[in-house]
Amino acid sequence: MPLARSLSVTSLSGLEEWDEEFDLEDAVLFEIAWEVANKVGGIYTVIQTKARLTAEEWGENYFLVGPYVESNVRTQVELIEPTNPVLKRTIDQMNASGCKIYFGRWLIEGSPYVVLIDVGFTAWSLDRWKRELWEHCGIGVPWFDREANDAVLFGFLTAWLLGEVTQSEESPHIVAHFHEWLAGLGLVLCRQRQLPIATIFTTHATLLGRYLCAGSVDFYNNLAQFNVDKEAGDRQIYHRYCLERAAAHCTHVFTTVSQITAIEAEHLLKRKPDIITPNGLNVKKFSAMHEFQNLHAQSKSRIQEFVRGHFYGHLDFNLDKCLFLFIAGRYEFSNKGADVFLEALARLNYLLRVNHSDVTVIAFFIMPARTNNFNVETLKGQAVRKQLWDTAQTVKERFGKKLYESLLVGQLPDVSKMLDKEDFTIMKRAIFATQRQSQPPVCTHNMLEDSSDPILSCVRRIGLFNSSSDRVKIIFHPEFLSSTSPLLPMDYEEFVRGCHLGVFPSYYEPWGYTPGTECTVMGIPSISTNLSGFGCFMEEHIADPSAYGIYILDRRYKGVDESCNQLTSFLFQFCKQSRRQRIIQRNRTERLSDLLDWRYLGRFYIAARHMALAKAFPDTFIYEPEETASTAGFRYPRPASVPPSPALSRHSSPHHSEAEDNEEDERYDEELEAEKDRVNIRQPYTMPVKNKVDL
Ligand code: G6P
Ligand code: 1S3
Repeated sequence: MPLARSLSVTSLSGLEEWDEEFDLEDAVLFEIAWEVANKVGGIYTVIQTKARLTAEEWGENYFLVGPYVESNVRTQVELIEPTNPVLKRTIDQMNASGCKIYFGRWLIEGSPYVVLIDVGFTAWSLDRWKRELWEHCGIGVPWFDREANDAVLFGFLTAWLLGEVTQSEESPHIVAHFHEWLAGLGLVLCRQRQLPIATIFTTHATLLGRYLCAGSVDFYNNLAQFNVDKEAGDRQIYHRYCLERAAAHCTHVFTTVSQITAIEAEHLLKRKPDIITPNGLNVKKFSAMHEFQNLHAQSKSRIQEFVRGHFYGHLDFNLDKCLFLFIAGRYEFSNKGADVFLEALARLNYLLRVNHSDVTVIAFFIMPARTNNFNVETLKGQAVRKQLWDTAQTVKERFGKKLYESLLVGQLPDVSKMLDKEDFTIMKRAIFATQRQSQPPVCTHNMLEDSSDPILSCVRRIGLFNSSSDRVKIIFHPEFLSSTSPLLPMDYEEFVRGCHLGVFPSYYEPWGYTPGTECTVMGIPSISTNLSGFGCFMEEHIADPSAYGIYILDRRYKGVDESCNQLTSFLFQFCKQSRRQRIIQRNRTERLSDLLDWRYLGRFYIAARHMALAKAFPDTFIYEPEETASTAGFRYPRPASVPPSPALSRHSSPHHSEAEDNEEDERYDEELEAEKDRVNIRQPYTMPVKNKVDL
């Protein structure tokens, strides 16, 4: 294997100095997942964002293995000849034996190498491999489960590939990291064939957990009691469950993304994870501190434009006092907490009305469902807005021309004559076009299952139909956002930046990229729960999360009604903040981004790899278990400018006295000062690996 590469971990800015230097000579890392260069869900984001850091560490010895999907490859991958002689030989041999394996560079940050396997091309081996799986592992996969069939093909092909690599004369120390059950069979086969490979298996959500939570089961209170085989069988996922459980038990090192999923895995997969590997992102740092605030203002004005069109004829609220809330993600109505959010919005609507608040809340639901394109009413809204804009431009031009002519002859214009009859006609016609009989639509698309759709059914029950008297309006956009959309032409990142608050009251959320990570790194406050990996992680690491704009809803020790009340109270308090308070809060939220950066969280993946190497090659590597990597101990203190006692706490009402405003200005300045002295999360940290020989 080529290119020995040594990495000084101290060279990664952002990490506290580690005293050891790891020489990665003769060690090769394969990371295997169905979502390599193939976006299905959250795992894609994990792998895609982590690639830069891992590539920095492993250099030429890092290979991602995923499925070959032509449309993805066309847009994301540059196919090249394998750079590594062993891998080239392996791929050539496999291709000569009836497989189709491609090699390339994934065009993302870090440009990692990818080995892409066309599973369909080897489908002729499916029956044979299924029989082998049954004979050696006792797992039977039914013919009708296409996803599981793909998992079988992918598993046998990856095990074949890794097996060939281990046959090379100077076989390196191989670490193979498998993600989720779809890739897990490769791991099981590597172990069954006793290949000299250090293995890691990461589960991002357990199959059974997701299925059980989506039903009407009291999941967390019964975790220890489930008859797992029966539950999996009842849901017709027994074979998938067996593949997942086999991978979790066969692996040298088992990891998952959060503490809460670790408990779930212990009960449902019957193995306690060895290390928690939380999800991070690549945090973009701006040179000017307020850059992200400016971006918020820019993106917000684009959302405001959309709202102007959507609510044409009913724009009887002050857009400047309008707060944009959103929930986004996989459309799992109760798992992702859309049910609780809607209920809390209904209660918030009542509170804002009885308190005569001048704030209007617009709640966006961005969750993809089956649709038949945008609906006419929604498209018309944007057309009407555009027409009003064009009319204003026409009249402005006519006005400007008259003004110019008047100035040319040295006269000040007679303002009363600046607009003539024709101008008024044009304007009246435009205003007439804004009349509408119906309320602004709740849903932007024609839903295929309109009458049974859970969000729409709930909206009908709680009666939030965007009427003028409602202080809370709802917009359900059942499609992921895209900058090429004719309706709301913004990509997801821009949209998040422009909103005021992300609301994610999930019941089942192993980590939760959208809630936490994505909002936080953009400086947007969010609400998550103590049942989500992200929520628990933040609770553990921040002394006063809500001061930083991280609201954590209690869904663990409270009933649904109580949780709804708590959420309503969070939302109502948020609505009472002044603009200045929101700006300060966003600054604080953004400060937490270091904690969610891969440059900090990547260390857990490093620890997992070291542990696996030590378990697989005990004569060469030592891992000291008592030093297991942990984020325990680190805590962000309360922000300097938060009063120490609630008695001193500032008024949260938007109406401030001059004295209060001055006080607040001083605090704001303090806040900026404190900003200069950002909390240093890079406290001393010792890598829990002692190498007998350099890695
Ligand atoms: C950012 C911008 C300010 C703007 C503010 C609006 O901080 O830099 O210019 O006034 O956002 O904040 P809001 O919470 O009302 O959207
Ligand atoms: C899973 O994706 P999901 O949205 O189905 O994996 C993600 C990445 O680890 C995780 O953030 C999320 O909570 C899980 O649920």
